[in-house]
Amino acid sequence: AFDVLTFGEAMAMFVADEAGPLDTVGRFHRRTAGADTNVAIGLARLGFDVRWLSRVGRDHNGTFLRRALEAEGLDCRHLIEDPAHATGLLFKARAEGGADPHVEYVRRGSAASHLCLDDCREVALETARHLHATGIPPALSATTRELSFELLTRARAAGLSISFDPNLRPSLWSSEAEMKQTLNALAAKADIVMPGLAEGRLLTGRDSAHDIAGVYLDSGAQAVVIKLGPEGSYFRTREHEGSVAGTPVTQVVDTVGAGDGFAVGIVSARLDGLDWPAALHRANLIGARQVQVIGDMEGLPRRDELAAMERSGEAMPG
Ligand code: KDG
Repeated sequence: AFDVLTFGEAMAMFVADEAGPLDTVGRFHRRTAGADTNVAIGLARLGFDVRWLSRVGRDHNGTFLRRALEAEGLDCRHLIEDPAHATGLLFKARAEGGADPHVEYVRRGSAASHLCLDDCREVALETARHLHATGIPPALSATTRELSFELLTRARAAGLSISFDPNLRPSLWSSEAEMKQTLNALAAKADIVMPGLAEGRLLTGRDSAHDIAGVYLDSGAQAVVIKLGPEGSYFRTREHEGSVAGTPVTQVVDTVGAGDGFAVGIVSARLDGLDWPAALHRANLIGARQVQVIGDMEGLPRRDELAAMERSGEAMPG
């Protein structure tokens, strides 16, 4: 038995060391990226037993990722080495003034985009407590889409709890209509759906957090959690709704990864047995910590750090 399964694409990310457009940058630092891996790393840092299903190429970036993810405590028994395709890459410009940084992908046809149904046959998903899924794998290819539906269907049949973060990446989809239809169909299989407010508006055509949540509660979710950026977050279940104010941030360094930190907060809090307001409070804290660091996962806390954050109400205590 284990706690959580996540799946998707991990990428080697080259983050600019200097400001300016990517074509003028000469120096980069290599780090790991990938929304699904960020969440997996965050949960592993909190002590959960997390298995990661993916493919990397037989190349130095693949070796780099496996080593980095194993060092973070992820169980990589289902990380497949694909000799025929390269590991996906991502270049990220230095963010300025709190704006979202420019990113450029080199991931079309990557090893992870060749993940397929066969790859999950050996995964003992039924012995896990929770499945976390995002809207990125279904955007990568027909086979990764099929895999996404299969894993959510199996998890639901086995009675696992399932969280789904739509993680809209319009540039990876061939049309907006297809993106909406596919992601809403996946959301209908999840217990917890957690879009950002703008994502929820785009996916449902509703304006308020209350109405967006209503759409997903009607399609089968148990709870909908909506990220409101610096304002914090909102939740609605069939019985309750509420919001929790955002955690103050001294300086926004890089917004990427905030939503993944938020997801770590929600999933870990629910696995720890916390109620919704406490879960949102934790998620806001971790999201706020993530925007104050350059990497996509460097702000994810360990247990003792999280405890200090929850005691002080600050994202960077001390
Ligand atoms: O959520 C953070 C991710 O955006 C980043 O790590 C890269 O997964 C990624 C993506 O596809 O944009």
